[in-house]
Amino acid sequence: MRTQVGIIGAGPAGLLLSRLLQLQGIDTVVLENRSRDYVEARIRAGILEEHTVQTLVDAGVGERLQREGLPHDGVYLQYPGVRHHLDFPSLCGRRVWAYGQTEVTKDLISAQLHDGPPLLFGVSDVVPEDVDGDSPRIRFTDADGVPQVLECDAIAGTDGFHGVSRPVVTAGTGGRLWERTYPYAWLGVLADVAPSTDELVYAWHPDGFALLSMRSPSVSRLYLQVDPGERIEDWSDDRIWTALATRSALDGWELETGPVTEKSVLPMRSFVSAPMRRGRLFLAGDAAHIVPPTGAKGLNLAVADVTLLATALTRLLAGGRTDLVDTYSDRALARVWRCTHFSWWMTSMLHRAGDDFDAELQLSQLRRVCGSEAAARELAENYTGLPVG
Ligand code: FAS
Ligand code: PHB
Repeated sequence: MRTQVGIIGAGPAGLLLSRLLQLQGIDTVVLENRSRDYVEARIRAGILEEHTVQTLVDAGVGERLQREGLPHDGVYLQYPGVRHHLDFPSLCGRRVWAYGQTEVTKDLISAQLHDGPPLLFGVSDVVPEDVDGDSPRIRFTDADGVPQVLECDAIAGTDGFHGVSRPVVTAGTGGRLWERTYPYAWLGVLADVAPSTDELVYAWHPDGFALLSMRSPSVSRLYLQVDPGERIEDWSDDRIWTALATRSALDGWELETGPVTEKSVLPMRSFVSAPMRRGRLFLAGDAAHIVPPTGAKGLNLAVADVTLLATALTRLLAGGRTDLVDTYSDRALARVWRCTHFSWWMTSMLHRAGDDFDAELQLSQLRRVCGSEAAARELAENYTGLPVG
């Protein structure tokens, strides 16, 4: 098999990269080790930045997003007795959309299978080789158990945190890793109940953080701060709803409850791996970095990476110029660290940890953001997504 860009991983990063390159006339093959059903069933991010929405629409995969996505002009920050709305358009001229990553992935897969380049599910034994030369290859076993070799001009490692690509980059570059594990996790819940607020609520509470999000006018997505070792079996639906209602309580308002359809405990970590390139192997998305989901950056940062990478690979493979691929890692990492800082800052401000002194610092920060246009603008600009590139 031969293609111009071999893409390892069919998450949002790999699928969108394939789409963006296809629009530039660059051939790709996407290799995914899970099944289509598995990939499309994963419940992950829920907020899209404005540039993510525009990129999907411009790439011709945003039609359902425009029809079903929920445009949000802001979020609420809450602490006991106060629920304060940050109005993004007035603060920074941008907004966000509530549209599940699951739906983004389905839209991308549907487009690719309809008229896109090859997308192979159920592969195994994926190994990138000869990445330091101009003719790298990917060895893998296809879904029928047949060993294959995909000859490429370049490889994109979009295979997430547990993928095979990052170790190849760090082994060949003496790469650096930065990691921060947080002393808490999120218990995430999907429920068949209409959201109780029009936009997201990020709530600080002495018992712990709570986030009220949504997937549609009839499906709520909710999160609770829990201990990292928490077992989901110890959290009955009643216990979850009681904790959510306590942490988001506000006079004259009530949290609507309903049937829980999914619940799981998600770890919280920050992780950055540099560089994001080794020869003709380029990392993008969670393969290179992980952010705690508090800032709604994970999916959007993956989109920013592949926006830069698609332009760089097109310049290399269609124009024979290496300037953008040579600077890709540094340009992508500049935004990675900005988003890593913002995600750490939002997480540290809102999650209970430490002692009462820490709690007073958090409440002071929250009052500052809710009371200062300058402080609110800094949150709004980062949350809605800084310009890419
Ligand atoms: P992904 O991990 O999505 O995709 C990588 C793909 O590569 C997967 O399909 C995987 O099966 C495949 N793969 C792995 N190894 C392979 C191999 N050897 N060969 C072939 N394929 C391989 N972000 C938010 O903003 N908000 C959230 O609430 C949120 N919740 C999350 C919950 C969980 C449990 C996780 C894990 C992440 C969450 N994220 C959230 C972050 C998430 O949205 C990621 O940022 C996003 O999926 C990044 O997309 P990709 O880089 O494409 O990586
Ligand atoms: C979600 O809806 O899954 C979501 C929204 C905002 C976040 C994290 C997760 O910060």
